Amino acid sequence: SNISSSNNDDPTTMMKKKPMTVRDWWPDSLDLRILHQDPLDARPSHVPHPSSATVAAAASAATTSFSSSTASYTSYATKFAKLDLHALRNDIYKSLTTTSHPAWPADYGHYGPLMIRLAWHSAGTYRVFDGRGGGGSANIRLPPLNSWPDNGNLDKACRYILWPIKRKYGQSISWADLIILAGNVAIESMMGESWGSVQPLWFGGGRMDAFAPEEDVNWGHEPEWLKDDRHHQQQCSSNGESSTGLEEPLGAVQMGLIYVNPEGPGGNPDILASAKDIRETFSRMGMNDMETVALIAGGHTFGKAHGAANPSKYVGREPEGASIDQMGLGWKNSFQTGRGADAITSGLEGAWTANPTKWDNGYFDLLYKYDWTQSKSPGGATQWVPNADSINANGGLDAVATVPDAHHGDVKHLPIMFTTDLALRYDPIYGPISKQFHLNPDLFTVEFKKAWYKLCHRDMGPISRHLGPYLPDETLIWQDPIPLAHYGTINANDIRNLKASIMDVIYSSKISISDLVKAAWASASTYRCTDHRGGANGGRIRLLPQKNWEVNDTTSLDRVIAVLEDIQACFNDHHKQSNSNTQVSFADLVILAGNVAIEEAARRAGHSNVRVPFVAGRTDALQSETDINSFQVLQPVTDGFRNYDGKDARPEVMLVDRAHLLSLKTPEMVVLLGGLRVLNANADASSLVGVLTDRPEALTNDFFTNLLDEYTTWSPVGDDGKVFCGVRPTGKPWKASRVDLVMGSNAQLRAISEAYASVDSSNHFVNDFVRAWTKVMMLDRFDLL
Ligand code: HEB
Repeated sequence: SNISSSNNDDPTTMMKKKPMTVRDWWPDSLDLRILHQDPLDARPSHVPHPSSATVAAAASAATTSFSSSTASYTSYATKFAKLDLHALRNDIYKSLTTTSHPAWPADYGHYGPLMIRLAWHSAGTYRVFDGRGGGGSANIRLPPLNSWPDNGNLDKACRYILWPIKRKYGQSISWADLIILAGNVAIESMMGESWGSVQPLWFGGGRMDAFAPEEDVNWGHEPEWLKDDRHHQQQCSSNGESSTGLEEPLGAVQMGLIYVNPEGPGGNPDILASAKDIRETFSRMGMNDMETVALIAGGHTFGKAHGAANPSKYVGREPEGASIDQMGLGWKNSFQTGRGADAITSGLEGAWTANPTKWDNGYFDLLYKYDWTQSKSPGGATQWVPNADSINANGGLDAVATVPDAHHGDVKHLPIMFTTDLALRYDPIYGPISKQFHLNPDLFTVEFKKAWYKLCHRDMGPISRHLGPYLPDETLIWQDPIPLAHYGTINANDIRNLKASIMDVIYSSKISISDLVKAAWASASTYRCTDHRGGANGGRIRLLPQKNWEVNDTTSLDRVIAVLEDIQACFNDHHKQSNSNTQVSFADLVILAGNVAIEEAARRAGHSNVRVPFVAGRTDALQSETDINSFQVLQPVTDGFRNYDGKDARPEVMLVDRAHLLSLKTPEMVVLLGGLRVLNANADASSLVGVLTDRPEALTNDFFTNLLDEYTTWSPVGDDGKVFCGVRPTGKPWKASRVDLVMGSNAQLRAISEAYASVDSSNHFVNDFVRAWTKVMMLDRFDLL
């Protein structure tokens, strides 16, 4: 993977490439960030704070970091469990089909298609590279997404159709769950003979709403995304690597550009080029070709496009920029009535099928029945209609104009296709899939339902986090299945015995402290709080692809796997022979071994009573339950915690990114880094970069003491400027990376480092390290919820 930040240290490029924030776009909107910044998060827990009560609270929260971070989820789960889902689904159905708000009349008397588009735009921001985005927090209610041009008029869907329901059900259903559920009800309501006649689609609840725009999302470098030419930017990739300027791993791509220009790349109706854009965009969402075709064709089986007139002439500002009396709505349309038949959303106009509120095979029937020619919507956008030959060959205009008008019962229109729709027929890969769906409607239905579930749930993590009665009845490999234990879990006595076996291999020098710490870290630290993927559970560290990742130091890891598999086999055989059904999983063992190594390292530093908390219960997945390709995106291209900087010119930026994926607070990041350095957990153990201690593998605060030593002078060595040499009055010079130095050069990080470098801090250092370590080891324990 190519990292495009190679020119990042050029300050002029950096200025230009500074990510846009909500504040940059709407400088006049009221800034509330000052009310929800939590300074406690920036403070090491042992440093006194004026308000000692809050410190005590924060400290105890940190001890129970696992339970506190999941407390709000559990409380939502409890509310959700009491919810009458059946009644809620009926209420949604009724408001989709029997109400029509005068301010936004329903097309064809059915809000279903609008609701599907809302759910899809809510979920479609998901990106596989870092797991960010997706419909999991209903951030489509908040800037910038609430104002993003492609989300035009979805504000009406929330306001007029869903708000009355949200008001009624309150906190028992989050906006995020409601939006996806409404999308499902919309599809179901148009699928069967009558409401209730179709099996409810798969649905898992458990999404929790954001109440402020996410700060962690890089909204992209494009200051212009509000402009009409925003899709064009997609083509101008900075590194020439991809047509969409894909920026791995931080940006993935500008969030404003997750969808494809319906008219074709840059507005140019080039069908095959637009297929390329579709493939790029949907693969970023984690969709393969089959899923992509199913989703687009399935989606456009419903509803219509809105372009009664030219948007730039009649449509007002987006919600975030609109005047205060608009009450959070945007895109006020001054064309005639501004709604219903006069609505303007995308500027394209028309429907794809003759039954836009019914699930059928009309989309493919028409896609293949006609040859298409370019035409203009009343709004001036390029779209396609059946060409003259097709019209003549099929009985003339009246016979071909089968599409009902959304508001005038007697009027009929020609069907339309977007450039992107034609891509499904003419692209050499999409074509055969479309053909297959056309000939086999049942297959299309099945694949659409599955792909829809994936679209809407991809960011929710393991199935154990999904709530409600409508969960899938099959195992889906993209959910990284974690098998249930069909054996007894180890007890306290077993744990004591296993720890003794691990100590034996350390004492006999078969394995080092650093090997074991690295393996545990490698195993747990793939977790990302953004989509809850990765982590130690499943024991996939011993499977492909993880076990071959360079960052995992494969020589060391292979050694650990061999040693631990021995211990595991020995333990399990012993129990089998004594007729006990207890077994230890590799996943548990690798974490336990890391903990033992840390306890031993603490002992070597003079802390003899350190206990690293351990909770058994992880299980081992099989290689066959592991989608190697889909796991590849979890591979760290840089990991500052292991001083592995890949090709990145500014690995410290990626350190912060990884810390965020691990949901660490700043002091937790600092203490973990300092501890991992003295344990020599570097990916390249021989480099000793940042290992600022004379006695590696003892859990001392030496890293901080030596880094902050005022007699040491640092200067870059080598031509890439990424390794630094620290000359000190006595002793050999230290080596360090940018990630190491930033702990002393950045004022805020230095303040924290000082708190761990001072003479009175060695206990605090060990305690805080163990706490942060335990937090990381436990991040994926949804089985304990
Ligand atoms: Fe779609 C609509 C585009 C995909 C679903 N879309 C639409 C429109 C447009 C589009 C432009 C119109 C809007 C207005 O209103 O105006 N899409 C598009 C594109 C793509 C898509 C470019 C990629 C290729 N879709 C899709 C998907 C889905 C969908 C995937 C799901 C699944 N859409 C949809 C719907 C609609 C639309 C349902 C209708 C809405 C209404 O009716 O309102």
